[in-house]
Amino acid sequence: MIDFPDDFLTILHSARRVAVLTGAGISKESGVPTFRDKDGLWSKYDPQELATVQAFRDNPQLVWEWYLYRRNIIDGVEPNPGHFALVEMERRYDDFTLITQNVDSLHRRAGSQKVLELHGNIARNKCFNCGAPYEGEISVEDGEIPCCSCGGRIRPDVVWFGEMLPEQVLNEAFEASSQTELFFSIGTSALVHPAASMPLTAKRNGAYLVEVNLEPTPLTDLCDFFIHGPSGEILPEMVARLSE
Ligand code: BV8
Ligand code: ZN
Repeated sequence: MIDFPDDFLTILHSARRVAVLTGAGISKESGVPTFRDKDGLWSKYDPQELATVQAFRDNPQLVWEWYLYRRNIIDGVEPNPGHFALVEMERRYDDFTLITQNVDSLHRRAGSQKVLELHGNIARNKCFNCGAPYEGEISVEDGEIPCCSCGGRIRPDVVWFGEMLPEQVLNEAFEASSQTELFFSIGTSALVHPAASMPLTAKRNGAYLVEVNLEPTPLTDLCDFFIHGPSGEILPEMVARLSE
């Protein structure tokens, strides 16, 4: 039984507007490695080097192998109780916004209705040149990267470092961050911008800031509450306390 501070439970019950920002940590218990996990096949590559326009220009084959490897993992896992707890929170709060840095679709697969995907989605493809969506199959065994009718190479529809985020999604996320009464930062190292500045926007506009993580982050000192532990265990218990 997790011992939540009483003043936190009071705010949890009284808040009407709630916003949540998630990162790779919420999908960890589903079996999706985080960006910081140095285990496995791709640990010798720095994600911040592979997830760039330059990497795709230099070696599209390698970049596609990495994304197909990650797609394969994501296709083989299920959302975890942390994802499902956020579905429940969406039902409980009149004004609830879920903002994610994850490209794994696990929030949607858990049943979350409104998910602001800041960094795109790994299951979608588009043209590197004209941006046209591409529905075809992707296989790079034969070294052939599929192309669009404009001649451009097909790439995963995710936001790479150095690239702008989808404008409308970004504006909605900042709007929700500035209007909310209670902001949760869950399973994120809070290092990648502009996502990392959303909790700061919320705090600056008077919101309570709550962090759920296995370890402190650069955001922790600014938080009103730091709830230490795995989101897949903490969030279901927190939601259970909501119905009391
Ligand atoms: C941009 C999609 C305009 C692709 C991703 C201002 C200051 C400094 C730098 C910048 C700045 N503005 C812009 C930059 C540059 C850059 C940036 O932020 N760099 C950082 C590294 C310093 N930002 C950009 O390039 C952005 N574009 O700003 O364009 C521009 C351009 C240039 C210059 C100015 C302006 C685009 C950023 C998006 C890149 N795409 N993903 C893909 O997935 O392949 S980012 C990717 O990495 C993820 O989406 C996520 O955002 C990030 C990883 O962070 P987390 O999700 O937090 O995961 P991480 O592994 O780091 O941490 C996991 C956490 O979970 C840990 O804290 C761990 O303790 C915790 N945890 C683990 N298990 C659990 C848990 N917690 C709870 N329960 C558990 N079970
Ligand atoms: Zn094209």
